[in-house]
Amino acid sequence: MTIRPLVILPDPKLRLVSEPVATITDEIRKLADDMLETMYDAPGVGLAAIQIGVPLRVVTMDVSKTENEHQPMVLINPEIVWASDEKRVYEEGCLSIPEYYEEVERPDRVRFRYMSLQGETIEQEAAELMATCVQHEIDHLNGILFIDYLSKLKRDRVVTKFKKAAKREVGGA
Ligand code: K1U
Ligand code: ZN
Repeated sequence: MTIRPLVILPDPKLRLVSEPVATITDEIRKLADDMLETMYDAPGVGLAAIQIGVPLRVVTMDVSKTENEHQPMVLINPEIVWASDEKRVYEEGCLSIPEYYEEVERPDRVRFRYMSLQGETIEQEAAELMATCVQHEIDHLNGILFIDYLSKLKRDRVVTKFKKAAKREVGGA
């Protein structure tokens, strides 16, 4: 397993729409392993493949509550099949926008479908952090970031901040 570098705002890769996975190959299994390793190292509760630069519809998540009890999930081609009318506000973060947190309103509960690494189709209902996380990750697969739900003022501010940081890095300052 390899910890891969994270793609950080304003990298345009974050705006790509990821391609569905056609077949579960050894390459996909290795990608999922590396994503879990990268997610736990960050640390994060979710990761989409594009966040390590791979434009495929693969997501990893672990929303388990205890530190010593990992519950890793690998979602291939995940999709939301139902969302509740009730909404909930959750303070979100993003490994591609480090150290920036804002409240985002999303459906409180969702039902989602995905393929497991074993090739089974699974449908599952989620609430609380899992519901927020799976919506955030599926957004990544469609090139959407949580800052897109904020006011233009807040979004422009954070994008400008990360653009300046990226420029400083290129300049070596
Ligand atoms: O997709 C990502 O950028 C990962 C992101 C997922 C997420 C978190 C919270 C709400 C919505 C989506 C993160 O994991 S950010 C880090 C984080 O929230 C966290 C890290 C360690 C322990 C608990 C939470
Ligand atoms: Zn994110």
